[in-house]
Amino acid sequence: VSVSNKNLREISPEEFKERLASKLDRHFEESVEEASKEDIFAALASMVRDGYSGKWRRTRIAESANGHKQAYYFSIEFLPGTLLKSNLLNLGWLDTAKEALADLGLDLDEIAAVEPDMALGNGGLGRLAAAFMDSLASTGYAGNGNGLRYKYGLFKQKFVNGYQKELPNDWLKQGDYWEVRRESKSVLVKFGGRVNMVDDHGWMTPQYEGCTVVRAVPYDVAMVGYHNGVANTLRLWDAEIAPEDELKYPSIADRRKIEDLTSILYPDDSNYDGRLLRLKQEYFFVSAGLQSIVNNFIKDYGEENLADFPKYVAVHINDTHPAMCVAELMRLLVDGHRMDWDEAWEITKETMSYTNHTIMAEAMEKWDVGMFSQLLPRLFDIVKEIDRRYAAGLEGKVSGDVIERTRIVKNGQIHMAHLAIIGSHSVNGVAALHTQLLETEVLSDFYQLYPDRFNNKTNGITLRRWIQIANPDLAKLLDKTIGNDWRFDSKEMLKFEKFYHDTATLTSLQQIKLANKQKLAKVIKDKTGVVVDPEAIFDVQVKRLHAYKRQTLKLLHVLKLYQDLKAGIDHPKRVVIFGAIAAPSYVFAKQVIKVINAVADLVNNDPDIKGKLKVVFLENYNVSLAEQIIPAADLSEQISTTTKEASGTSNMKLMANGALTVATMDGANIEIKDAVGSDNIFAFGLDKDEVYTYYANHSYHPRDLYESDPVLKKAVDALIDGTIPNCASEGRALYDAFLKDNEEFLVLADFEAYLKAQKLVEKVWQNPRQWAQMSLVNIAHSERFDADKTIERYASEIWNLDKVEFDAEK
Ligand code: 26W
Repeated sequence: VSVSNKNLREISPEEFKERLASKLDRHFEESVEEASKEDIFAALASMVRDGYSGKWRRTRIAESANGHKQAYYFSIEFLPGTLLKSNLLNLGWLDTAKEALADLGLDLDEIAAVEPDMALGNGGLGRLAAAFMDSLASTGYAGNGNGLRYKYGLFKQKFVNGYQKELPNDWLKQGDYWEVRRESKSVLVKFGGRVNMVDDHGWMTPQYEGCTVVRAVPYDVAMVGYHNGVANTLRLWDAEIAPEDELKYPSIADRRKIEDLTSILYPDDSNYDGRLLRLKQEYFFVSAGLQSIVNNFIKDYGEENLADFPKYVAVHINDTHPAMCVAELMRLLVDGHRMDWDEAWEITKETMSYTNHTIMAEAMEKWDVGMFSQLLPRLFDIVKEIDRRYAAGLEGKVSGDVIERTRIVKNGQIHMAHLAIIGSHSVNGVAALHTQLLETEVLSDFYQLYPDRFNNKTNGITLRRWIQIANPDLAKLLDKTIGNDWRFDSKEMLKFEKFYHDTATLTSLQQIKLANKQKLAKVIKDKTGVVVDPEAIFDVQVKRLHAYKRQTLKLLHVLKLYQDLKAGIDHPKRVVIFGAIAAPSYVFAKQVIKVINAVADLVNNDPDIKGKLKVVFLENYNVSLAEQIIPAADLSEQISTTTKEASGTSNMKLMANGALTVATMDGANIEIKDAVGSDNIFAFGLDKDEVYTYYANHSYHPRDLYESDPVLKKAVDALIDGTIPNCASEGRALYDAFLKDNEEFLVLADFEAYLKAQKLVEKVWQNPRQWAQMSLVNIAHSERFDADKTIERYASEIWNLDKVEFDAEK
């Protein structure tokens, strides 16, 4: 984009108020004074849509008319959270809106709270996809999302008697304000039936018989760029009855069977579970997305130019869930456009790229051949042919073992990661260590075969959301100290380091943090009834509940602090804050939740503790809640078993808000340490080689540690000795897990080092100036994790995109 508009106030408060009044009048026949929050929200959303509709149309036209290459990010999850404030910000209206509403006696935050979170994702992977959408638009690339429009997003977590209960999240009930149904862009997706190959004028062509046809209807959501006139598209597909099939499904129950395809988001994170409906979902958005991309291409460039497809189209496979893209594009080219197999294969590889998000073996997708071939008979033939040619191509060049280990179809299963790697020109991990482990451990065979395909793209976050929106006072302090250029180029944030010795700035930082903590204290009081002291250390661990993320290690630390306080050993005041959702079928994770809640009850109500320690487990952690917790955090807990966390992204959000990190040298924590220096992070724990040595030698014997370290033993024993009321069986489950020989997550092995790191935390906390200085360094260096920069690297090193040039105003 040629113009970077640095005007932070694109319209005046007066004009804003006028537009709002006229919207309310037109849509609801009411004045501002009469309007409910819901109505004002709807009017604001409608104003925002007016604000970007021209940009959206112009971007679409510019992208296709100017022959720009477009990237399509295929992801089974997108987790944008709410969009009102981010759209206001990106349009340059946020400050005006706040001011105008304040003039009317209204609070933007209260009105924005009406919007339901668009929670079409589980955690890191979905949130990253949403961040990338914002960054693609904001950096001015033609990049669009392709996913599923789930009727129910990630379930709502409730605690009942300390146990997690799941409630449906009917986010569309209130009406989605941002989507546009584009019926005319619908396509049909076929499932099941039989396929006969028949000779049609010399080309073997599939004839489908008895299959179920589902109509895919796209709902488009604008992804508005930051101050640049660009609006890209997130396209989410809904399943409906095909018009020609109306008579086939006369009953509501029959219709539901089709429509249910897009009803629910699978709530599993890092755990593969080969269910038929999930396979249907995966094929549905893959096929619908690719069909519409190929149709578009032919409309713009003509069928005769399909050989140039990769010059104009990049398709990104976000984890293996869309890996069928490889086979589906082959199907469209070979069956649909009679392209020669070898040519289609070269085109496919050049078009596709793939990101791996985890090394956890249980997350690796493999589909049973029986299920797959029944649901997708033609696609199965194509996968088999890709596999056959892959193996034949390596015959005699590498050992039979390598072929066997890397092939796609084996032992009655289809290995989706193998399909994605073999069919892509680029494979990336999401942090330096993660990529290194892919190359040397998890995917080492493939790395030997295709070293040039592998590359790293360390994750990033939307600093706009996490600083400008969630922490406006910090944003203002940055403006005051370094000017507001950082809002347009995050590199500028490095200049904040110059204020390291500036007492006024350090004091401001402390005041901002305190005010954010006071706000969160109120939220905590309202949600849980627990009263916390804003002067205490706010110690935060927010992320999915998973054994490898080791909320359990934090729990042991809490128990140790509790025991110390009971014994009269003093510690600085601390509030330990958890936010974590467990997969509904993940028994251990749910036991951890129950124990943490029981410990919270115990600690928070024990008069001996005198409020020196509080434990708060906030229900239903999601993007909106994160926006309230993260700006108030002093300490960021990033304590996964080294090698297990691919990257992490809450680590980045927390540092950007000035929290100090206590971290194992895992995932992106390593890069945080590189950025801030070892004096500005609390690093501890086993390194990757020590972890792998334990695994290789089966030499981790936690019982020895437990028997030899009385402090550790005492904390662990609290789980079973009746200290914690109302969780005997769950306490026992954790106890047994910790002590199991060769326990995979090495919790007790890191306990002592963790306590030491926490001792240092306490020591630094006693020196508020030093704490503020470290905080300042962390804020300054969070620019390294700006998703805009990450996207620049994807665009130039993987997708080969150039920026869309157009006159934003015409
Ligand atoms: C098949 C079930 C399933 C579902 C989700 C398997 C795997 C997943 C994801 C890969 C899990 C995930 O979200 N991974 C996280 O991705 C983030 C973004 O790259 C990283 O920051 C996290 O470290 C990684 O755990």
